[in-house]
Amino acid sequence: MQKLKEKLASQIPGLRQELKDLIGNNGDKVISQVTVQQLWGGMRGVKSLICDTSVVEPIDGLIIRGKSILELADRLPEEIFILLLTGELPDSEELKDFQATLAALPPVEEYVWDIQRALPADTHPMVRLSIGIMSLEKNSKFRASYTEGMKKTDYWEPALEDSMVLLHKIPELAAGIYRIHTGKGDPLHPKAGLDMGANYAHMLGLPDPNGEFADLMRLYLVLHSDHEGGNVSALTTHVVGSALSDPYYAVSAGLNGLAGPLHGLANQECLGFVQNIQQRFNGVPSDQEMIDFCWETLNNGKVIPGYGHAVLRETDPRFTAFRNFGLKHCPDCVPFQIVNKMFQLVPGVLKEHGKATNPYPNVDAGSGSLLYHYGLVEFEYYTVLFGVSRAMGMLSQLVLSRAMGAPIFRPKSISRDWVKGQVS
Ligand code: CMX
Repeated sequence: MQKLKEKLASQIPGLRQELKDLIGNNGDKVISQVTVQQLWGGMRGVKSLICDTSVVEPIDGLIIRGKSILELADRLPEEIFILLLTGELPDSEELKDFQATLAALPPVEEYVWDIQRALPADTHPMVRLSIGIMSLEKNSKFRASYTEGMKKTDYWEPALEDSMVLLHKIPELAAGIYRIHTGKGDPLHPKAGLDMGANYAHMLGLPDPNGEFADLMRLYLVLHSDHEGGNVSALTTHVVGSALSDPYYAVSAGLNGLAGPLHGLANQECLGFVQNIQQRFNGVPSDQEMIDFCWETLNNGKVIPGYGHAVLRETDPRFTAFRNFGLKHCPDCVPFQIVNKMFQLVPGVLKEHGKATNPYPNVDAGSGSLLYHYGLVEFEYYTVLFGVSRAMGMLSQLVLSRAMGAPIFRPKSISRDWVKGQVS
């Protein structure tokens, strides 16, 4: 933490000055306009938020601090968090320092597990995660420091402290939730010396004789870590954090958005879709069977999960990274073969259907088949994995927002009558 905190402390004055100059010299320049269509269209394309951690390009996909996600696919999640936050990958000393700081933090307290055990068995794992994070909130340094009285310029420091604790505890919490929810046993504690991905794999407690599942967890945590600032979970986190609700409140709120079927829940739905195909055709279907199944879905008014995106207009490079992993490690696994066949055929069906602006796969289309292959078969848990990873993006964005003195979020709403009067 020391080195990361020092680095941020050295960067923040320059960033603040840059922002002050930008606003001072150009504050009245127009950078975006809103049409009536956009007003009712989920604000698509309206440039109205600042997010420095990453951008999503329609063709190239996720770029974290100038580096494409495929370029970062072999990195550790810890390295990605530091990159998100500081704009630079850590050297080995900085990485070691960061990992040692995380490892020295205390484990999830027993009362948190008591709460989890008390929840009804049919509680969704995302609800468990959200409750779990809220049950950790009493430890918030940000809230305590604010209550004591803290200067606005210091907000980022306890926000960073809370973020480190959350970064350390969320994988343990999420893995414990998996074990309690599925009846696999008591939560397992982190193991000294393991990186974040390997530790998460270890705490889930699934057999991993040759370390491939740990590799998948590392990849999973890296690929889902951030997706700029306007997606539902990032925006929600930002809005809640802008009220100076501490990072526990803000991340929990963001995860509630991630739980929606059009956002993070899609990965659970994708595997369900793949399994329906497998059951219906008793294995991998023929091309025609696959095409017919997709049309049946669309004609029933349903979406094909894992396809389409609000911003991307090409195959999501994160899907490509997962597919490459599958081709290398489990090319003969039936769910993966179905995912592969969908990749070949679904874009053609969606193009013919003519509705989806982007007929290509997003990140959720393939990950479930890989998790399934390694024994993580309870697909209602999948969005939790997404949440563990996305917490890195949420937290880095939160720390930067507090460092830059981001004000409370308050766009202007107008009534339909106002709009009618304006345009008539
Ligand atoms: N299957 C069928 N229809 C689809 C579709 C798909 N995969 N993707 C988009 N469409 C439809 C939309 O439902 C919409 O129909 P209506 O006009 O009847 O409402 C139309 O095509 C236009 O939508 P769009 O502009 O292409 O897409 P949006 O930006 O509105 O929505 C998304 C994007 C991801 C919600 C949408 O593509 C979708 O529902 N995909 C399936 C669910 C999914 O994979 N979600 C995960 C996204 C990744 C993430 O954010 O986590």
